Amino acid sequence: MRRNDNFARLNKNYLFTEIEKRVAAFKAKEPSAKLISLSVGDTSQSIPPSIAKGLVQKITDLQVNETYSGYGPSQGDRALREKIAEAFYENKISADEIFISDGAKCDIGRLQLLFGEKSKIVLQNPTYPVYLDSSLLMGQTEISALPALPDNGFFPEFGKVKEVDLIYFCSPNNPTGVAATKEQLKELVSFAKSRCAVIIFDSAYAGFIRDPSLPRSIYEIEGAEECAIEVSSFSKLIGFTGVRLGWSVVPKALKYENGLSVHDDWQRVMATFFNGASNIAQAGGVAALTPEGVEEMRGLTDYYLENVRLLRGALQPMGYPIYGGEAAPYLWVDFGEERFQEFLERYHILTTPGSGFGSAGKGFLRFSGFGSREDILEATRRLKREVSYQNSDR
Ligand code: PL4
Repeated sequence: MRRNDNFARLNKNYLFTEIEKRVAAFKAKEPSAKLISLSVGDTSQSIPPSIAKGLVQKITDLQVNETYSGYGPSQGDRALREKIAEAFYENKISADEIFISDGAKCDIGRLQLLFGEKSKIVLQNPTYPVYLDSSLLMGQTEISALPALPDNGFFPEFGKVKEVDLIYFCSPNNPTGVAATKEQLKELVSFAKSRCAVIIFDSAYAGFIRDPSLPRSIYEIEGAEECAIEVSSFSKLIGFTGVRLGWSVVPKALKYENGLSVHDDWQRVMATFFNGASNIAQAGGVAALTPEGVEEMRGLTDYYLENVRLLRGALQPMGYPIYGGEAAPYLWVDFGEERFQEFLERYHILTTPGSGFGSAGKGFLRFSGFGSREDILEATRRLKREVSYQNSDR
């Protein structure tokens, strides 16, 4: 049996698997070290009460024949789609254009099926690795990774690209933690339209935006429904990284060059490769979008934003440029050289090396604010102790 040649194009290990290996090697050397993870963006706080109640109620319903349900619609529960349309898109997007899924990452992979191996891809560099890896696995060969650096406000010079079919764009961004402005997204939409390209807009962290002038969805930009697909997620908003629930938006106005509907094909992909998100998870999603759930979601995202604020306070005295953290739970720190191993061995703090997100991430470390407050405070103590020690040494 012949292996899919495209596997040879991937890095041997997925970024977070590689980090796990490095940690295992360190633990074998220093088994008693109390490691604090500021690495993978995984939530630490429990599911808020009214949302958990929604999950429990569904489990109770599943125990009784009269309220039991099996397979649901592959596009997802209509009540949840209606609530998403209202809560996240002010009904500018209709429930028919929303597809419930088992998470944004899974949708990112499946979306590749719409465009095929001949599509020309544009990514930000650094970038969430799944956009690149899923493109490589699909067999796409023309992939441009445009630098998104402090110098250009983390917004690439798209105009330099002549031909493109698909543009991946994530805002608020992983890994930089920076959110694009309305002007930048207008530029992005206008670029996509000028090249007849499609944007895959990842808004998994939009729930962390507090500045009302920053767009939370690509559809806040006029005309985006003709050139953009959005993927999003409940993972970080309500502690659902393990429960698994996300959604995609494929507007009916989005057409291929031959005039056929992208929406219809996405419906076909979801019907063929996906059997609907877990009905328990979807009940949790509905509970999250009640007034009580929305308030809890806000409380949870505030908690992680406060973690990031505390981390920033501890990192600032080190004197390196720090980006992000205001509209996303990540800090992106420019140390100018690889410091992953040093943070691990010296502070017993686990970070994510910027180079894992692309060549333009070299010299940066990403710090995640998704830990417990206790861990975050312990990390800040370790960092501050080190800085005051260094200062007293001078
Ligand atoms: C570790 C920009 C985290 N094993 O949970 P999902 O599938 O709805 O969303 C995943 C996702 C989608 N889009 C963006 C993301 O940053 C994430 C999650 N990224 C991180 O630390 O970068 C978790 C990564 C997980 C993974 O590989 O995705």
